[in-house]
Amino acid sequence: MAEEEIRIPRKKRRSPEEASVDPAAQEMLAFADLRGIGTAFSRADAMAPCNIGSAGMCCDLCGMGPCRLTKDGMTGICGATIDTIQSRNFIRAVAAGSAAHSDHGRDMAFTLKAVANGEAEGYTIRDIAKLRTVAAKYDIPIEDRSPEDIANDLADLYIDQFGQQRGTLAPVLRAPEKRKKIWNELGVTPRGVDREVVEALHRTHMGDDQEPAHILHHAVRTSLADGWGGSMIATDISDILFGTPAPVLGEANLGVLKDDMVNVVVHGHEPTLSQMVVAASQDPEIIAYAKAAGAEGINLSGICCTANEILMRQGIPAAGNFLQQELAILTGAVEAMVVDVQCIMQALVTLADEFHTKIITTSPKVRIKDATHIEFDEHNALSIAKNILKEAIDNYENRGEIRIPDYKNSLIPGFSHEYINYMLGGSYRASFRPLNDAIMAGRIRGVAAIVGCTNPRIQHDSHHTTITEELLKQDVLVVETGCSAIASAKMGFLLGDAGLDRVGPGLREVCETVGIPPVLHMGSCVDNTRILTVLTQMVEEGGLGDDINEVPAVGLAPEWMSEKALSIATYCVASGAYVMMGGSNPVEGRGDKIPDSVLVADYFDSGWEELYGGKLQFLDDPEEMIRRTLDHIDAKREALGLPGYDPTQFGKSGDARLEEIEGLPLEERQAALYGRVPAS
Ligand code: MSK
Repeated sequence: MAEEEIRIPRKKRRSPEEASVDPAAQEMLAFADLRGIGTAFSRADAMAPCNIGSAGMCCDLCGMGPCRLTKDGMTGICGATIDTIQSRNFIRAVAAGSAAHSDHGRDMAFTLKAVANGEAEGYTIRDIAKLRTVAAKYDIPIEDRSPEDIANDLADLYIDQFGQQRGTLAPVLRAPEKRKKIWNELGVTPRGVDREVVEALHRTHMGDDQEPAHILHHAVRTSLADGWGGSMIATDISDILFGTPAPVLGEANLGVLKDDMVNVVVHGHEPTLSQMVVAASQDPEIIAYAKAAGAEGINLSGICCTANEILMRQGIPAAGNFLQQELAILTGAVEAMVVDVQCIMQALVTLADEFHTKIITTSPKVRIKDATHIEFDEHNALSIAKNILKEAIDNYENRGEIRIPDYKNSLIPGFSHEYINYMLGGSYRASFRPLNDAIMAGRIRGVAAIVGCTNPRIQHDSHHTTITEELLKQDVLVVETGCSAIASAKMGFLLGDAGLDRVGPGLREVCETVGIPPVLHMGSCVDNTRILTVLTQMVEEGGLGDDINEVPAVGLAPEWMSEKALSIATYCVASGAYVMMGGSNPVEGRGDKIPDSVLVADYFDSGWEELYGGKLQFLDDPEEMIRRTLDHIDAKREALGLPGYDPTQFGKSGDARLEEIEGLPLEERQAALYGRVPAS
């Protein structure tokens, strides 16, 4: 290929306003520009993505290549076609994503085992009810047994899921009956987490599986081992050990950092360390140590999904989402950024060099050159957490000039599926019936799960917030996780009544009646399994079909960037969902002149829809994602025989009705409310 054909185009440098819609981020980016400091945003501007690799047209699986398939009909040196190459690249990404989530789940299972045996300093079983509920699903005896004994059996069962060689992963039994039948008939029911990931890597070694549909068939199985395996295990155990989330007041954005306190930011994914850092930060000895250093105390906050884990359980504020990890350091106010696994940029260490921030790695699996490493071990967790905080406090005296953007918003996170069940039906008849009824009546048009990352190739937070804002106007109930939830929190959509003036009339009535925000924060990225559980419970409640693919619902990851996102997307599609991903399209390159070739993008769409009732599309334009979301929801409503969406029917009850009659004399008001004047 001629040199000019592969030249990587350079993009122009974006202004802070073009790079992010978040004013706090804009302020920090302007400061970075002024000081000439690089961030992921400026690096993305300076280096356009490789247009061959990003479209899935490059194979680097062996030493004969990398092979770049840039013209119709080209193959790799071994003869691999573009659809084979794209399928292999895709399944490898799914395997990595599934491995990341599931290894997190495995570590949680080992922690549960240690807690059950009294070997984990500082941890207890916080949610015994959830422990009993989960154990009972697997026929683990629960009557007349101590929580520790039940936890020990559950930990053993969960640990076994990773190395299991045959049979079916235990959590799969929680899927709708019809769905399990589809998976069994198609042969994609996951057997063991490690087995599916290893097989994905084996199949993609040079000279193995070369039929695209066959490769993608195993991508589905590998992803299901994540969604209905490793991730579900992680969520269950986090709830058992740290408490099932329930609504709590929190705050989000860089304005949560404090100028007179030692700021410690926890970043990554696993709640085992962050929960212990929360406990240690409240220890009188540590508070006294901070005061002796001249600070008012310790101010803990989070970035990415570690933020979500401690936000939805303890109300610890979120300093921001993925693209704000560097921006937090730019404030000059962070004494320590404590990281564990996933979504941690190597650039943090170089950036921290310009300020006084200490980057502290803690996972035995993750080290970054020149970072401070204090290894975490759940057996001595509290002592280690205290040592980490002391490192941060000792660093307070090195703080220089600070600039904390004065932007933050309040939010109410913590909508686990258990809490949604409870809030809709109360303690005595917890139920999804009111939600199903509201959808069936058209008061709620449908449900959208907006999840996933932020990506510096897209204006930060813009797709998340544009789509959320418009779907709410269209009476679509939105549930969110991960960095998307933090984006909406910063916009004020996660705060009780605060966002209701921007919500359609039917959805507003439901939010006012139940007392919920229009966007429900359901947790971190492993907690996308909570969304699977909600969809399953909606199906089991009745009235919205017999399987997840019949529910008027859509999944969106508008600013995706991680391999975990591809695994999540795939298990959601295999579970019956229509999923749209915004931004980069890893199967954009087409081999449409190759005889008998499968077009991978088409296979994700119509091929998977035929098999699973769900489909995957990569789209650039948020307006198009909104249009397709509404079309899909309306089509599913029609297929269920539900009334077409008609917002004019709603909005005249609840608070709107009260406001309308507010100025009327008492008797007229009573007549309007009760249809008569009550006897005095
Ligand atoms: S942290 S995977 S950027 S959601 Fe879960 Fe955010 Fe995506 Fe990481």
